[in-house]
Amino acid sequence: MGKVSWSRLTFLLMLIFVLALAACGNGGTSEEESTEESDTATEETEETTEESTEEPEETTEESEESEEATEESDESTDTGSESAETEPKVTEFEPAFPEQTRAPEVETETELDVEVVTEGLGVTWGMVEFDTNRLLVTQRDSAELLIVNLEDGSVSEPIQGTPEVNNEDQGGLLDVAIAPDFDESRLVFLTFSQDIEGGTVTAVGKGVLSEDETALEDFEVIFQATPAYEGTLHYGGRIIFDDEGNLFLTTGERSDDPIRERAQDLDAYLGKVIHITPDGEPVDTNPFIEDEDALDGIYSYGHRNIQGVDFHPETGDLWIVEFGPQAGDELNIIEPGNNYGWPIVSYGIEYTGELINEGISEHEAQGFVEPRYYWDPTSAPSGMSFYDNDAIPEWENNLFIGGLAPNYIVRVVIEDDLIVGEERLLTEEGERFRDILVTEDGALIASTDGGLIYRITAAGEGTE
Ligand SMILES: [Ca+2]
Repeated sequence: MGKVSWSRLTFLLMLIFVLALAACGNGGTSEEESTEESDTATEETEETTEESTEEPEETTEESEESEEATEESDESTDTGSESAETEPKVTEFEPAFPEQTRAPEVETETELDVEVVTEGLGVTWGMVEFDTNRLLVTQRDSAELLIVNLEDGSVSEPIQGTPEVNNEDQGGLLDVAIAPDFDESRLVFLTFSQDIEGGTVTAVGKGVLSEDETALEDFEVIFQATPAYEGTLHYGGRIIFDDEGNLFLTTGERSDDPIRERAQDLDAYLGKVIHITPDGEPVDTNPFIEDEDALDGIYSYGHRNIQGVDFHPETGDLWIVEFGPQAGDELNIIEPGNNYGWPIVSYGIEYTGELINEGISEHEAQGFVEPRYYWDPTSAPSGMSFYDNDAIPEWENNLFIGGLAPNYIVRVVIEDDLIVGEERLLTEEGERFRDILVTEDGALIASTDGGLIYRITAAGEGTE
C-alpha cells in the first residue's frame, strides 16, 4: 500500500464531514424515510446492530442459504415440501429420531383476527396478564415496566421503583411474573442483567405493586446467577412459578468460549435451569442439594441460552426453548438433575461454520438428554407459551414460540411428547417476535422488537 498524503486524508475527512452535514440537514431524501417513523425505526436499527453480536449468523446464514437454495433448487430435501421448514439444512446432522426436526406442516383452519393492539413501544421482552386483559410488560432497553391495556391499547407511564440494569447488547429489564397470590400480596418478580463486581449477572428481584399501580415498592434482589462475567450476551432470564409457589429461572452460558463451558459445571449458575423459593433460596428438593460441590439452586444444566419456558397444560412438564448456535435451537423437557449437553454436543454449528467439539450431535449416545425437537436452520426462538385455553379448540395444548431472525411465530403440535406438526404464523409481518402470552380469555398475544403488541383471536371474537 502506498502512503496517503496527509493533505489528501484531511481533504477526504472534510468531504465526509460536509456530506454528513448535508445529509442531516436535508429533508425528503430517501434517508429520511427511516427517520420519519422516528422511534420505531430508530429502535429497530439499534436492535439490528445490537443483536448482531448474538445473531451475526442471520445475515451470513441467509445469504448462504439462498446460495444453497439456488444450487439445490431441483433437489428436494429429505423431508420434502411437507415440512414447515422449506430452507435447506445448514448442518449435516441427522436427527436421533424421525420426529426430532422438520415436523410435517400443519395449518390453522380457524379463521383468525390479527390486530395490532399498541405500537411505539421498545423491545417488550416479558409480559404477564396481572388483571383481566391488562398486562405488565418490560421494556428491555429503557428498563421500564409498563401496563398495557389490551381493551383500548393504552400504555401507562413507567412504574417507579424498578431496578438499575445493564442494558448493553442483550441486557436490560427482561422477564416479569406475578406471585401466585398476587391479588393479596401484589408481589411482582422481575429478571434483569445487573452490574456487580466482576461483571454482569442475571438477577431476580421482587417488589410490591402499589395500589395505584404507579410504583414497585420495597424492590429487593433475591437471586444472582453467579459468577459475574465481563460480557453482555446470553443472560437467559425467563421466570415462571410452579404449583408449589416456587420459581424456575433460566440462565445463559454468557456466550463466549471458554466461559460457555461453565454450562457443564455444577459450581456455576451459567447455562442452567434454577429452582428457587420466592425468597431466592434453593428449593429443598433440588437434585444437587446433597452434592457438596454443586450449587443447591441448580435444577438442570448443559443449556446454552434459554429464552422461553412454560408448563405443558396436560402433562405438567416444564418445557423450555433454548437459542442454538447456527441451527440447533432446542425444545427440551426439563427433569431435575439432567444434563442437556451444551457445549459438548449440539445439532448446530459455530457461527463461523466450524464444528462444535468436532461435531457431535447425538445427545443420548453421549450420555445427555436428547432435545424433543430442534431447528435447522435456526428459528431464533424467544419467548413461548402453551395455548391452555379452548377459545380456539384446534390450538389447545399447542405451543407457540416467538421467532426473532426468521420473522414468524412458530406453532407446534405435540402428541406424547413428540412434535407431530409445525406451523409458521404472521410470516408476512416482518417483525421479530420476542414474547408470547395467552390471555385468560384465549387471545394469543405477541410482542415484537419493533414495538408492537399483536392480539390474535378467532375471527369475530377479538373486537367487540
Ligand atoms: Ca442440548
